[in-house]
This record gives sequence, C-alpha cells and structure tokens, in this order.
Amino acid sequence: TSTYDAVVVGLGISGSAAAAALAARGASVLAVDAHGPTHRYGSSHGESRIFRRAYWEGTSYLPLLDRADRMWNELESAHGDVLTVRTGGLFMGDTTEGLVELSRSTARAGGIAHEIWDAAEANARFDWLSLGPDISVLHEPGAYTLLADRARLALIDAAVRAGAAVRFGERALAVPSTAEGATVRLASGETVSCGAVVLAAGPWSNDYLADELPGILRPHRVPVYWFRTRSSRGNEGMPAFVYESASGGVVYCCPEWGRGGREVKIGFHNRQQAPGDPSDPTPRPVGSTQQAEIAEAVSRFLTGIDPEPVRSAMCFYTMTPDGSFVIDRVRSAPRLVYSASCSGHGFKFAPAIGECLAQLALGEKPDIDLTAFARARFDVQDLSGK
Ligand code: PYC
Repeated sequence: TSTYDAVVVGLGISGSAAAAALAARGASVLAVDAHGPTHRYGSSHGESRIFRRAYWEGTSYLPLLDRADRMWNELESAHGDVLTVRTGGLFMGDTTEGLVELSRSTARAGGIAHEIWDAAEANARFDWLSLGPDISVLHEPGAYTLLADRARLALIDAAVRAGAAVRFGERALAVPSTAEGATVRLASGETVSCGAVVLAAGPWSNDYLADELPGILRPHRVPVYWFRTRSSRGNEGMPAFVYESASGGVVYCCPEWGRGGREVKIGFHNRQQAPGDPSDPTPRPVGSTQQAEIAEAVSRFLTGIDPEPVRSAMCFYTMTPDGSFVIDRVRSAPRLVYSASCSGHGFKFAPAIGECLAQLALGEKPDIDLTAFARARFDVQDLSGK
C-alpha cells in the first residue's frame, strides 16, 4: 500500500488547486480523477470564466476573492503563459434594486474600484450594447476573464512540479477513515493510505458525501452557448458582463480569447434546469426551447451579436439550497475535508479554496475564516426530502 500525506479526489479546478497547495507545502500528495485531463463532463471545463470582486452575492466572499486574485496573478507569473485577460466587467440591471445595487454595496464595503453609468453612457461606450433607459450599470475595471482550461492545467502543472503524483482515469471508489488517517480504494484495485482526503468531486460529490450532506447537493446540467460578434473588430475591448433583466433572468457573457477573438460565451446564470445525473457522462443536446430563450435574450440588448448560437455545451452547476459553497470537514470523519459544491460561481475562488482545503487536510487552521461556508448552516433544515 502506498502512503501519502493527502489524497485529492477530483481534479476539477478546486481539486487541482488543493493538490498544488498541498504539494507547495511539502506534503506528499496523490491526486486522482475518474476522467481524462481535459474532460468536459463536470464544471471546470471550457475556455473562460469571470473573475469579479464587486460581488452581489455578499461581502462574506471578499476575503476568499482577495486571496484568489493574488494567487491567480502569482500563478500566471510563475507559469509564464497567459491565464487571464484584463477585460473589466459590467454588471447591469434594473436601477432600483437587485444585482447592480448589491454589487455596488459590496464594492463600497470592500473598497473595490467601480463606476456607475446610466444606460446612455454604457450604450455610447460600447456599440454592441443597446440597453433600455431603465437599466443602470456598474463598471468594475479590475474584473477580468480567467482562461479556465489553461488555469486548471497550470495548477496541475504546479502540483506536479512541486512533487504531487497525478493519475487520470482513476476513480476513487470509497474513502473509509479513522481518527488517525484514511484509506482510498481505487477502481484500479489499489488501496492507498493517507493522513487526509480532500474531496473535490464537483457534481460527483454525493458519491462520497451523501450522508454528510443529505439532500443538500443538487447537480444540474446547465447549457452554455457561443455566439459570433457582428463587428469586424470581433470581441476586442469587450468586458465580461452580467445582465439582470426585470423578468428575473440573469445572463452572463465572457469574450472568448481563442477562435480568432470573434466569439462570446453566453448563458443564463440563474435558470435551474432539470437535475442531472453526473454518473452518466453522455453529452446531452441542448433543447430548442432553451436555445430560443437565450437567442431572444441576446437579441433584446446585444445588437452587436448575432443571436443565432454557433455552438453549445453542457456544464454542471452543483447547487446548495442557498446558492453558496460548502467547505468543511466531515463531522464524523475529520480526516475527510471537502469543498463539495460551489453553486455555479466557484471557479474564480479556486486557488483560495484549494489553499484552505490544504490547510484543513494538514490539520492547520485556514488563514481565511470559513464560517460562512460551513455545513452547520444547514443543520436546522431537513433537506433530505424523506
Ligand atoms: O460567477 O460570474 C459568475 C458566473 C458567470 C457564469 C457562471 N458563473
């Protein structure tokens, strides 16, 4: 039996970051993923993600965001290749309440540089935008786009350079643990012993944590679309953005760096699709009603974008009841630590979450207070549906 200080289960963005953080601390690490290095069945694949700090979801995320921001920059310098594109970000919506007002309140509380524009000003600055007069805009110049696949591979690279062993196509079947350590039974037949297990299994988290988080984690398949810009300048100068319409739809957009700089990725952030079963990785075609809905949203305010999507894909959002994260230790098995789900907005936090997981696994107190993300907040609710 091989022995490690820690085994990481899942090499999505959080597990990759945890493996890098553990190895950087000198721990011996094995990290496994059931699929290949660039598989597209989970939640971490694709070209781009938004990094933003004027977080409408609340100020409790700011310490993790600040730390993640610093760590993305350090990773990019150490890796020596482009991992971020400095696009800035626009957050748009109804003037009186909602996403813009909440983003503004976090920006003020966190001292985050921002400007508030009216629709006419935003429309004048960006010829692809045609906002109605009731829409206000928060511009966060420091927001950016993360090159998602590259960033994840850079973390895996950092983990390997620091001594981590990484295995793809290797499923962890079970993770029994004691007070002193844990065992990981692998599908290849090997059993590995370790001081702690980091569970970062994204939509597969219920395979390991169903007793710890009964009924709490709900994986949903969410469609993502790519559209072409109409301008000969492509997506040059386009910020990442999120738009909340009065009817409640929240649409996000990332300019895509590759494919000649002509495409943008767009999707609904808050539309819950049918729950999805991550044990079946067969790609699902996106339904025509869903395509029509997103095309309608695009044609409403994005006059510089052709409303016919050129491609689509599926991604998993693993939702918790409050749309936040769960980062904790298993109550009855403290040698098992986890980041179980990020409700569709966790990618940007990954280096900071990975560092917290590494600290928990090594028995240290995380530098960042994780109380807001603790499992205990669900104790008063019976979510099991039994
Ligand atoms: O957190 O900004 C975000 C986001 C956009 C799409 C999915 N998550």
